[in-house]
Amino acid sequence: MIQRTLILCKPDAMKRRLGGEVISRLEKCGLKVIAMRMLWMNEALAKRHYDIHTDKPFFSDLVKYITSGPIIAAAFEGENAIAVARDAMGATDPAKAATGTIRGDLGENIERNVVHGSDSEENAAIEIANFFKTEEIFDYPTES
Ligand code: IDP
Ligand code: MG
Repeated sequence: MIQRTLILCKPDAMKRRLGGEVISRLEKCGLKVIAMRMLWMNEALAKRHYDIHTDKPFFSDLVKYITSGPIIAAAFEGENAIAVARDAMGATDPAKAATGTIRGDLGENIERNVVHGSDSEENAAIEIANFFKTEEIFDYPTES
């Protein structure tokens, strides 16, 4: 099943010059970039993106962290893109993420964990629309 997913290279990734590495690892999984931009999220966008975590104790810290510097936002497309990206990312807590995963290899702690990836088709559609207009998303064939 061809799916889309929203990926964010979070501020800690950008500060450590790991944006390209995150994108590259996902490309190597067979996913293709269909939209990409660099931006500095404001509080309103951060709260919208992390809407489902509003009631969590870490919510205000999460908003502070995700707005602490510029990020790369990208939409990826491919076969089972959501699970493929989440498998490549590894567990939320880098201490629990397997070696070879993005968070396992590069993440600092449960907050500063390098990368965001959508967790369902429904959320991917909402999240992609938070960052990209329809005309900023590109449909094109890839070579094998
Ligand atoms: P996910 O990014 O693996 O989907 P979520 O549970 O959706 O994990 O949490 C969203 C983000 O909130 C995490 O990626 C991480 O940056 C932050 N976060 C999650 N749990 C904690 C926590 O217990 N303390 C601090 N930050 C957290
Ligand atoms: Mg999540």
